[in-house]
Amino acid sequence: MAEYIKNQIELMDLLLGDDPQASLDWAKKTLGGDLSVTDFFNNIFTPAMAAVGDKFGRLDIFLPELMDAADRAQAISDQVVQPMLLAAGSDQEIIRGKIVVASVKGDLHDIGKNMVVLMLRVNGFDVIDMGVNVPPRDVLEKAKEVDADIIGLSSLMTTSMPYMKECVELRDGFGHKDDFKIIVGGASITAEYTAEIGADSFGDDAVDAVQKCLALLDGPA
Ligand code: B1M
Repeated sequence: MAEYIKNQIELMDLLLGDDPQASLDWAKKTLGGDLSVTDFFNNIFTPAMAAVGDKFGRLDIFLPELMDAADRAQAISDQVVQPMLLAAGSDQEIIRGKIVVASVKGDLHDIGKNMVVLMLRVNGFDVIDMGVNVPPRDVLEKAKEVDADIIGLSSLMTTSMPYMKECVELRDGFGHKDDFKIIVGGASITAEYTAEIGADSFGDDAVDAVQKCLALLDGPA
């Protein structure tokens, strides 16, 4: 635990430091050891990003620094984490289920959503990634068009969370409650909120999202 905290602080400092390359080099070096890539992502990378967000929320840093940190984080995700996950992923060719994934309307955050998409893919899901800022109606239309099993929604902001509720309401209102299960996730989402809006499942992180999607395919226990 102490080692995680030390690494989180080191990474946060590098994401906000003067050298734009240093965080990427550090991530490569840190992942070269015994640490698994999911361990790194869940216990170092994501908390370091949350700490950057907290600094932004406290006005210790401002938007340009947040954007720089996001670019550096994206580089770590694209150039280090994702290739390692792909290399470690299973080669199975069985498609376990079809899932439409989007960051909801108003929300441009996609680093975590992209990680969820990748983890679902390496675990045998056919994923249709609709990107960011996707209105509820478009999500529903896509789910109908591709005959999805599951809809996955990501939101990181209190202002975009209500569009998850709207998506559930649209699904139910148009009589598709039994056709598409809805899983929600993102830094602002909780299991309580999931129940409150009538979504079917909540994914705490990308690994958990895969487990929850498998459970949704299996139906109620
Ligand atoms: Co923004 N931002 N941001 N931001 N940003 C947050 C979310 C914020 C909490 C920071 C803060 O103030 N403390 C805050 C929201 C406050 C709130 O609503 N409560 C905030 C704000 C305010 C904003 C802007 C409004 C800032 C401004 O312009 N003034 C603006 C909004 C833009 C918009 O969306 N319309 C903005 C912009 C940006 C950047 C563009 C600079 C950048 C995003 C770049 C990008 O994504 N391409 C950015 C970033 C990087 C952050 C923080 C610092 C980090 C997000 C991140 O990438 N985390 C964030 C602080 C925080 O998260 N606490 C913050 C790492 C990532 C791996 O974790 O996304 O949580 P996460 O994903 C995890 C899990 O949540 C889960 O699995 C993932 C992998 O383990 N998960 C799912 C996610 N989706 C899932 C879906 C599932 C299941 C699990 O099922 C389908």
